[in-house]
Amino acid sequence: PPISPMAIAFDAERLTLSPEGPTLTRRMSDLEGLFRDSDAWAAESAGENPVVYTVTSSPVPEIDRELPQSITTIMPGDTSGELWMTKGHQHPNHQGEIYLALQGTGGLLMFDGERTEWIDMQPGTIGYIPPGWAHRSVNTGDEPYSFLAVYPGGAGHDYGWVLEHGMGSRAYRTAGGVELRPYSE
Ligand code: M6P
Ligand code: ZN
Repeated sequence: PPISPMAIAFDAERLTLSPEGPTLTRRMSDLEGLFRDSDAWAAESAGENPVVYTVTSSPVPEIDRELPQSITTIMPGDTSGELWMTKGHQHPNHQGEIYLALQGTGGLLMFDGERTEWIDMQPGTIGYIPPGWAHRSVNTGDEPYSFLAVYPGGAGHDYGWVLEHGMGSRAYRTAGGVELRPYSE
């Protein structure tokens, strides 16, 4: 059944939604095949297996024509220099999405299969993801990076696309901040 109009209380400091829907926790072991240094990934997964990011959702369901929201928080860190990030995905039926940075600093990496785009994200930045662009978020700072996402409920998450095609570039920590390198380097 369609859901009713609702108010969702957003706590801008604690970054909570109330009421809230499901929360997802992704640990290092959930990011298989994504970091360039697979040996380092395997060692971290078998060791402390740290939480890399969490996703807290509003109660709006992920079904066609609804417009769910979620808050993603990526921990600061890197694996052999490659900055901690979300898995990244493509929307199977090519729909757009909006991100609003809330806390910390990050980047929005997008790839359409040929072109790579990077948007620096800091609190107040809205990143627009056009239809057909796979998207991954990266924490470029040394505190947690959080952003709000709003997306079509029927968009779906194709993670296999990223495993097959990559993301065009990878984001590495440098003394000055972040450096993008070709995906295979
Ligand atoms: C944002 C949205 C979600 C997504 C989450 C984590 O909150 O884009 O749809 O699930 O980021 O990204 P991923 O699914 O790639 O792990
Ligand atoms: Zn998406």
